Amino acid sequence: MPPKTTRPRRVLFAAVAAAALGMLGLGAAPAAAQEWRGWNIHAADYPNGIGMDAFTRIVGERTNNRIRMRTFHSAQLGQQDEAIQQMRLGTIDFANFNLSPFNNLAPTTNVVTLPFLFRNVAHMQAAIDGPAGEAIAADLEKIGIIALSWYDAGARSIYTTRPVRTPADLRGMKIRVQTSDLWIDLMRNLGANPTPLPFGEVFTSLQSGVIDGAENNWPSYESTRHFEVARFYSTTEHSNVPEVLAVSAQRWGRLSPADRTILREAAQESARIQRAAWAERERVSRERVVAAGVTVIEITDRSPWAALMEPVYAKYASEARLAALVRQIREMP
Ligand code: GTR
Repeated sequence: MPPKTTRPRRVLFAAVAAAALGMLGLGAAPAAAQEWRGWNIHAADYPNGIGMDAFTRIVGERTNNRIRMRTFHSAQLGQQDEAIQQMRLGTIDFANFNLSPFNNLAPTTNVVTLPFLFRNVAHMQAAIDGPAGEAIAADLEKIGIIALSWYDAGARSIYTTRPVRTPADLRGMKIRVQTSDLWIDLMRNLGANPTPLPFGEVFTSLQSGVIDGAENNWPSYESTRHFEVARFYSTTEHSNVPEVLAVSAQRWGRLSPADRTILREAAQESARIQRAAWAERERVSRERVVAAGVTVIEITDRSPWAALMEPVYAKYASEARLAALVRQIREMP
């Protein structure tokens, strides 16, 4: 009979070996079902919620529910900056984020946030599905976030409690921005007084007069009911920053190559679904706010606005790698 100590040691060795293989992504996926927690800032019926629900459904189907994902919609797991930290720590497993809140953490995200960079949605999609996406995914991986696909977020415009037709009208107005240095400088250079706030605090801040306006796309302006308080929407279309569907590197590191492929493919399909839902919702949201009596101020000549953005490019896109990416994006057909 072997001595009693041999067996536990062998078991221990097997466990360590399995863990090592798992960390390398080489081992078979664990038999026990995994429960993944997902973060979404928007409501379930927003295009991004529809995209995320498609993602989790497809992953469940293709892994026979070995990987079970649940999205907590409507920022139930916290506001954006906290959610990014939780993703990095691995206490949130997947999420959809706008890229602007990464501006201070992942330098290339500044490029796609830059004002008046993209000519239209097709140009933004070509960049994010191509060179910009590749560069951003590499940057995000360095901070523990694995990008799987890219969502649309339309063009962002300024909305206010008083009419704004020119940058001069913005002078001294307190305008909410996302928590990003680039956004603070962008708004400052337009002449406004930038006020960084979490998305979830914008409505009450507009109501109480802490801010005089904010900026966002049609669906966010409508779904958050900001339009009930800020009744003027000026179509500045100053930024077309896209969004990412991402997984925490903590989880990703433990997935088998086959499961990684399943997740990547599901994320691509989810992005197609989100983009189709997005195009439709942009139209519907605009109709809804107009029907509710919002004054849309059409900005037809954006050159006076764009002219003020030179310092933002100088500060956030002059480093060689970023300047090259800006050039590459501008030269895209
Ligand atoms: C929305 C975006 C959110 C969030 C929000 C904001 O358009 O989808 O992820 O970034 O804007 O302004 O905070």
